[in-house]
Amino acid sequence: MSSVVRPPSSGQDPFLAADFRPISSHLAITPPVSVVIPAMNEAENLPYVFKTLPDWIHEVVLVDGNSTDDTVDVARSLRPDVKVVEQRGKGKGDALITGFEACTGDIIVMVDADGSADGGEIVSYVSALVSGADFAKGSRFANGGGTDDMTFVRKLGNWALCTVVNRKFGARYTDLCYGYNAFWRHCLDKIDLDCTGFEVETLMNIRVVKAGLKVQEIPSHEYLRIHGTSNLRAVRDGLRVLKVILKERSNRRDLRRRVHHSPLLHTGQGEVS
Ligand SMILES: Nc1nc2c(ncn2[C@@H]2O[C@H](COP(=O)(O)OP(=O)(O)O)[C@@H](O)[C@H]2O)c(=O)[nH]1
Ligand SMILES: [Mg+2]
Repeated sequence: MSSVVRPPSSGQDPFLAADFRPISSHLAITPPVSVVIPAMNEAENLPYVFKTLPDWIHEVVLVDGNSTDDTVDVARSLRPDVKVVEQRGKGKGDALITGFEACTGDIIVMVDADGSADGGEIVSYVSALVSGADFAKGSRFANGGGTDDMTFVRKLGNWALCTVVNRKFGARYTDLCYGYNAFWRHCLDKIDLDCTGFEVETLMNIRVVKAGLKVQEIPSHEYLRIHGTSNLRAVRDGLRVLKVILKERSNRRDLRRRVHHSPLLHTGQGEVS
């Protein structure tokens, strides 16, 4: 749990009750930040992941995907206050949805457990959110970002799918299938996630645009997974992502048709153009 400081005058002033957490040399924030870590057999990587998390984090929620190694024991030994939740179903999407429900913070940050994400970047995501963004979306292909962990095929697939999303939904993303993102908790009510696998980030990225939320991309560097191998299968999961894009597109068309035919429905927050 982070150290909390009160502004000099708040000791006496009952109207200044907020607790401020310094998150950098020039910024202190009041909203508590939860970090959600989906983990399936990541015991060997957790020491690296936990080491990079800032000490001002409010809570760490680890979603265990029925690991057969010591993932849960290692997490608890590294951080006795970690909140461990067992996912109900299967897949990264299912894990994240379970984890989001368990969070008590106002801001939620998604961090992979394979050592590819640097927790030191969380400050950039949180800074964007407290400066007005609803959704801070990591990007390995924005200026200042990068990746050591993507094969050429994955880069090509990600670029193609990202281009389709930009065209079809009017987004201006430079990256699509990336697991490092952060958002205000209230976004969850507007995007109503319902998926199970690696298509989860794509679904989030599409639904935030459809909901008219303010999205800011954060340049991020993806490092190599430290131990073990990726659970993602480029073709299988690429097709799942494509299926989600097409489904979201046809939902949008259905809605537009209904709006067109019903005088009672109106366009809301960029939902239907
Ligand atoms: N709880 C849980 N975590 C998962 C599942 N599938 C993947 N993950 C985690 O999601 C993160 C990203 O998965 P990874 O296999 O590295 O995929 P990649 O980053 O796309 O190559 C890692 O922390 C995995 O442990 C799952 O079914 N359940
Ligand atoms: Mg990975």
